[in-house]
Amino acid sequence: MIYKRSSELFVEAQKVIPGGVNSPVRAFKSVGRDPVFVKEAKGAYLYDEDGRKLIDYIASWGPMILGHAHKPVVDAVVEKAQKGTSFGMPTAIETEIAKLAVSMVPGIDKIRFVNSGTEACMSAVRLARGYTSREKIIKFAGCYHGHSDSFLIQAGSGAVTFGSPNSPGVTQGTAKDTLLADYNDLEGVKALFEANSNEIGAIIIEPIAGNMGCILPKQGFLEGLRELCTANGALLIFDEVMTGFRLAKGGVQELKGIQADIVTFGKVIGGGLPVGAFAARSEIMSHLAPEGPVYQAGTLSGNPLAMAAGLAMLTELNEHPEIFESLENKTAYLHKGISEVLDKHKVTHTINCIGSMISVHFAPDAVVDFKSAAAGDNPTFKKFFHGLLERGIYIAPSAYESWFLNDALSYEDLDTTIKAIDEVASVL
Ligand code: KE4
Repeated sequence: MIYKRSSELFVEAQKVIPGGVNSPVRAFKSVGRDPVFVKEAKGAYLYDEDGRKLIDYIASWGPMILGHAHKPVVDAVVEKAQKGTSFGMPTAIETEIAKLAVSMVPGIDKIRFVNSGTEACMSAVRLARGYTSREKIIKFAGCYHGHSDSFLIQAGSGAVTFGSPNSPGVTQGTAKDTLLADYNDLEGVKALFEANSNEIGAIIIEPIAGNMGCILPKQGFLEGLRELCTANGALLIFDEVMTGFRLAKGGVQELKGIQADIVTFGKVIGGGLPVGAFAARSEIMSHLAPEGPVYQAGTLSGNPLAMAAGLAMLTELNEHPEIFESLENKTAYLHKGISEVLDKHKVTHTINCIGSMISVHFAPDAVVDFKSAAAGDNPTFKKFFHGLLERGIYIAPSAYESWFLNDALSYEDLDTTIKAIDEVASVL
């Protein structure tokens, strides 16, 4: 299907923006077509530049959990904007949203706002290194924590060797301090601690992963990481940029009853404006400037406009926790519908799903880590994506992403989606 206006805009964009986009996944390279340019959005729907309406299952990669242009959020932003958007000086609204976030999330006393999930994760790692005076961190293959150098690392030759950069511009000096483990492989993490005793300052993990599609921790995996960190004097960092305020008020910590040492946030916490945050108990956060020596700063951090959007969003979720149940029921309904039609057409697949996160993998076996996610049949995924897009359904333009449901989706939208998948599956 030709998206004439989007393609014209893409040509223009590429003249002045690298790859025509401000974030690579938007370029639709994984699905081999020009990206769709969005003109506006409302509720569960995107309206593209060619006048088409799309049912949105990405919600701007998570933030738009209540649907697009949600009135309480828009009203808060409009009202605040008229009083000035950023002062570079403290404002009362930062304390208000900080208190609300601290009241919603288990085990945190203080929170620092930044401008993206990357900044939150980068700062959390620096804080952990400063707090422990240790330089090495462990991350997991397939987990994404933003584009800070320490995270753009791929597995080294052996399971216990240092990582190596997976992007030009990242130095070997940085890579040597990032150790790679496989998601759900607790033995591999134990081996890293044994091979690098007293040198590992932190583990950073997506406690429920969303950057390999949606991948769930096996029973005992997160608990094991918690024990290993405690036993080895390392900090456990939960990257809840995707899951925070989405899977529950208190995120995965609440859902799984596991206490991280530092938690990072993004996406939902900003209500669609640029906000990230990291939080911990006071004893850790007291190491952060200007209270302590670990430096971190930002011109627009905590700006009143972004805080107004975030506060309106968190207030709605805090006052209406039934939203989480509604999202879970809608996602379960979609999961059941997709399974039934893919089974009907004998399409080899597996679906991972929790709360309002779901991903469809055209893989023969369970998808439990990056390797099993990569075993998915990508050509089939591309046909699946295109078939749905042509029928007005927007899912992630990559097999390595989770879908994010928003509560503006109706059961009629879900039925429309399931019917579209039924049609597409018949020709996969
Ligand atoms: P940002 O810097 O993009 O706000 O957040 C980085 C980040 C950190 N941690 C997790 C678990 C994340 O998923 C992300 C960003 N997620 C991607 C989607 N997979 C954002 C989309 C994009 O890169 O354009």
